Amino acid sequence: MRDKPIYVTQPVLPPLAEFVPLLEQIWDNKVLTNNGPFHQQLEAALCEYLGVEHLSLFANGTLALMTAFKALRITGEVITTPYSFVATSHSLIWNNLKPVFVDIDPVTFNLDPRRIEEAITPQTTAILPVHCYGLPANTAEIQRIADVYGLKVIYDAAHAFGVRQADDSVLNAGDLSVLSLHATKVFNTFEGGAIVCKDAKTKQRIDYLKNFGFADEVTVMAPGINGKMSEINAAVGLLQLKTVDESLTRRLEIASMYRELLAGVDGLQMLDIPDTVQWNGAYFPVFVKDTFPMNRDALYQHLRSHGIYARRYFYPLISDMPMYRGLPSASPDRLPVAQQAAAEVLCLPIYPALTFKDIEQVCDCIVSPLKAAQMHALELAEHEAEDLDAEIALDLSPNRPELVFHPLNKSTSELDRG
Ligand code: T4K
Repeated sequence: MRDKPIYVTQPVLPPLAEFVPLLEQIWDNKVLTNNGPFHQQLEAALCEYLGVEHLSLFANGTLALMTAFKALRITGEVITTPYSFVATSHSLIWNNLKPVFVDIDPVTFNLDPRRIEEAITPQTTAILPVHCYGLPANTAEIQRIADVYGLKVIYDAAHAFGVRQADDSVLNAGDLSVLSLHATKVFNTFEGGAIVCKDAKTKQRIDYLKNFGFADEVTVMAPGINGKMSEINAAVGLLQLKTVDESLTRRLEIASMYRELLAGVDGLQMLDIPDTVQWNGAYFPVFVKDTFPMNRDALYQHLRSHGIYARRYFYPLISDMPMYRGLPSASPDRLPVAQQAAAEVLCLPIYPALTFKDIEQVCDCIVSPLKAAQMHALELAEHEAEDLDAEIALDLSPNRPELVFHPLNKSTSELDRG
């Protein structure tokens, strides 16, 4: 057992000395929230950094998701993935929308476009895919289907900060993309979220909605909510932007180390990142297959007993949770790929401060059951060989007994002949 536990993640923090002057500015100007100067600066800086046109900051990703559906006036049914964090579907329920679960692709672990069309009904108005682990969903195919059926596409891009495909931000796909800037994410403002949109009019509507619906001092244009990010969080974000490239590079280095150290381990599947994708290393899931000597839950416990707190993102499936499992689309036999992924997944620790020694320890711990199984197999084989030698010796002895032990795969008569 390690003296210091290794968690699945650990937030990046800016130097405290750099934060204090920003706090002093807040204390001086007394603007704590409601689109203050740091908030405005962070929105502009994030648009530039991420390569997107418009972005509205939020207090967290869940409020941003909830507001996204209101902004596009989504009604009825929304097609989504069961293989995600609960906030994805909860944000629909809070809008009185019905989630319709569709199975995932076995390679990307994202909504399988081949399953979308059969789930569309006259009540369907939108698709809510997730870029799970920062790996892009099949945005081209999802858009093609959305265009044919006149559906909106809102991406839950909580894991996709900084992800690019074919040299464009993945956040530019669909109608809206929603980020989480939570402590556990690749870029954090302690708590935080954002909606990315493509035009100024939509941003304006989103900004009204996150401020109770106020368009001006006396005009409320919709039943909005309080989703605003505070100045303290925005100030943290401005400082985090200075080191985000470094963090992303380090995450990718860690992912490569895992790949190297776990390469060739029988029974562990890792993410397949296409060459066209600039990934962010948000999570490092491994999928524990039948050929691994222990199942996923046993490996999870084994790591815990050594102070390594890997997490089962995403188990249980959202569709198996009590508030969703009554839905016809939640039936496990309709979601076999998601069911299997949820049963096999284990997200290994990945965060910039993780050291090479930590990574080695995690990998040694994973490989140890495999080594133990191999040792056991070797010992068995050696015992069998010893038994066989002993048996042959007995067979050849002048006082040959009537009953001798024989290996299972050879009959008595065969041995007698041999
Ligand atoms: N959509 C998707 C696809 C999401 O994954 C999420 C959030 C959302 C939407 C909603 O976005 P937000 O409203 O959260 O902005 C965590 C996060 O709370 C959650 O944000 C995240 N997804 C989800 C995947 O993971 P838990 O319950 O696993 O977090 P917790 O507190 O167990 O933290 C995990 C580990 O991180 C801890 O063992 C230690 C470390 N940690 C955590 C926190 C909060 C720290 O070292 N410091 C910290 O402050 O949900």
